[in-house]
Amino acid sequence: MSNKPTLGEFIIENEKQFKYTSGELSRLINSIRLASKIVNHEVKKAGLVDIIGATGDVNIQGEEQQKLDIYANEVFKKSLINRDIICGFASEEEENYIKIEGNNHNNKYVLLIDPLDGSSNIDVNVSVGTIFSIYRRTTPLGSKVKTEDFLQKGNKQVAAGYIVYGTSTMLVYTTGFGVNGFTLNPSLGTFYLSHPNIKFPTSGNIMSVNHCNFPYFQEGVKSYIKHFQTQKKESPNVFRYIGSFVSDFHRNMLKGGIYMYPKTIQNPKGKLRLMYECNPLAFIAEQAGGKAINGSLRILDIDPQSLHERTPMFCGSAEMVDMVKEFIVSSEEIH
Ligand code: AHM
Ligand code: MG
Repeated sequence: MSNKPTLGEFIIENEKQFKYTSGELSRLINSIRLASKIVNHEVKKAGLVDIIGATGDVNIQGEEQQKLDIYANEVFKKSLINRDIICGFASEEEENYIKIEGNNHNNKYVLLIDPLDGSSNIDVNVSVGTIFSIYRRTTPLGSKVKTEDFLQKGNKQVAAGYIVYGTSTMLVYTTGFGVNGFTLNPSLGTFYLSHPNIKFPTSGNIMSVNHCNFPYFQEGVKSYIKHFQTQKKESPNVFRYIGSFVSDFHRNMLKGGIYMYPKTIQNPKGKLRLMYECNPLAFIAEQAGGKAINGSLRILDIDPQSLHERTPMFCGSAEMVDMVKEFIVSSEEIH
């Protein structure tokens, strides 16, 4: 038995950080914790699909077996809606947000989620993740939620976190008082505090970027990558790209590095979604002493225009993010 606090204990203990708390946020994070265990169970079985029957098979109830990302979406949605603790739900998997009118009309939080990010990695037994972001609604309590409750700047987030389904499963989150990481003990089904107060190293030697897109990046980004490749350092610089944002982000936060999904000629807003992927990881990055920008602006200061909007993303160790920004800004001055 571990003597480290469990996630459940930690949530209760840290409720005191919030003045006048009603326990609503704690209940919300607790529900995410429970849903993540169910999703974890399915993700860990994904490799068995080829042995026990491929996706698309009909299950015992005569329903078609769902793809794992759709399944994860349903699990998070149902657990949060059934427990009646949020007033609005938006997901990368759904076109529109859902208004929740439970028994308790006074719920004050909305949740945005990417239920299973890095989904191209599921079929090949490589780490994937869930990302979530929580805001306090801005419209009056008791009324139906509106678009403006969701379209808030990232700097208004109350909490954000992710679950990485890796060799171990970890839940990492912040409520604005630093970042803490919990590892799931699979035999007990309990998350334990394994990484208290995580801090991004100020610099590092890892770069995560899809290098195939290099020819289509803006000049400043190209120059930064070339500079990184030839930089002389004690430990050599390396490229490490899983293609699961959560996993790449998580490794870089622990070891020191930068993740980049810049704009390209074909995709002038990049690929990643501001509300479901970039804002929550930017909040965590900053809480851990790192930085996150879109090339010039702080991600958390972007005024969102639509639920599914995309943004270029550069995040990680503070000195590395500052440096790529310098390269971008100075190249734009020349051109
Ligand atoms: P997804 O939400 O469809 O899974 O896409 C997001 C993922 C990120 O996890 C990852 O960093 C990126 O897309 C990889 O994209 P690419 O294959 O273009 O490099
Ligand atoms: Mg995604």
